[in-house]
Amino acid sequence: MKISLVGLSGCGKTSVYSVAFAAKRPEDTKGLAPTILYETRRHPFLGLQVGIFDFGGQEEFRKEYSEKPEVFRGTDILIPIVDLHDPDTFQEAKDYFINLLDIYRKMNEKPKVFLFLHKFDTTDFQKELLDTNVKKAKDLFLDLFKDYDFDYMLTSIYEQDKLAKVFRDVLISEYAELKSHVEKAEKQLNEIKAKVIIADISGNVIVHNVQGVSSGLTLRGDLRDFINACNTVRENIFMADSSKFWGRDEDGKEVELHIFKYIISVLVMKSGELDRESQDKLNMLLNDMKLFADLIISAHTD
Ligand SMILES: Nc1nc2c(ncn2[C@@H]2O[C@H](COP(=O)(O)OP(=O)(O)OP(=O)(O)O)[C@@H](O)[C@H]2O)c(=O)[nH]1
Ligand SMILES: [Mg+2]
Repeated sequence: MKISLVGLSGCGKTSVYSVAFAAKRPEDTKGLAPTILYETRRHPFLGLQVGIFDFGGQEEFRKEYSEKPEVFRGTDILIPIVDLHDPDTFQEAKDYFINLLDIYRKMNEKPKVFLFLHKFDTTDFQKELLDTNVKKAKDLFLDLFKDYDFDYMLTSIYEQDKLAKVFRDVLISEYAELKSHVEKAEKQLNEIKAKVIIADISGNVIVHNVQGVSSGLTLRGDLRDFINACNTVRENIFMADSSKFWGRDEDGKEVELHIFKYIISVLVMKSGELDRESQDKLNMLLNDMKLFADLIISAHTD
């Protein structure tokens, strides 16, 4: 799957990538240098290789792309990014997006479009102006993509969890049936009196009900290592698609890890026995995740 991040220089493309996928802290993006030409990164997600193309937005590079538009070819998901802190550049951004749509039209391609109205925060910015700019941006940009499979969102790197969810939803938008499972899991998690983290085997968090276990999509390192180790045992010793791991200390603290179809992992942490209702709900969740894993596999083979 190819995702293309486009927008003017300084609108926040590399920052969005770094915070959502590379576990960077938002503040650490302040020193980022402008991207030269474009950068590609591979990121495994739900067993799929996702290629993220970050197209530097300085004028010389935009000019270069319009002369060699092949770089945009094969984009499944186009993410145009608008800097809400800089309304003076809206028109220039719009012209750039119009050019890009023209390029796709000529190539006979129709990517899905997710417009990010970005920097929706008041870090180094006045609150009163923000609302005005959102309105202005909506008026200017929303009908640009009306012929496309299109959605827009208000994003900020300072809301890392929300940004991770936006990307999770963007990534699973490729599989129509998956979304309802994720939404269902989100609801079920609220009703289970245990800490539960659902992630893929590469350590991308899909859903969780524990604070501070991820930065962006990336699961905390120690838990990622644990899943990795168990996954190795599953593969090399059990030689099975799915398996369960379980541990307990003297005080009754328990950790349980379920791996489904070498793609999905569900980590459950509890202090002692769960009440009956939570246990029932957890069992339902586990069943549903098993199904979820099957769906992913069949989507890949399609
Ligand atoms: N307040 C705020 N600042 C942001 C946000 N996202 C990015 N920035 C800041 O915007 C500046 C530019 O970010 P970059 O990610 O380098 O911009 P870019 O779009 O990659 O720019 P080019 O590579 O030149 O195309 C950095 O100082 C970031 O800290 C955001 O959501 N809110
Ligand atoms: Mg950049």
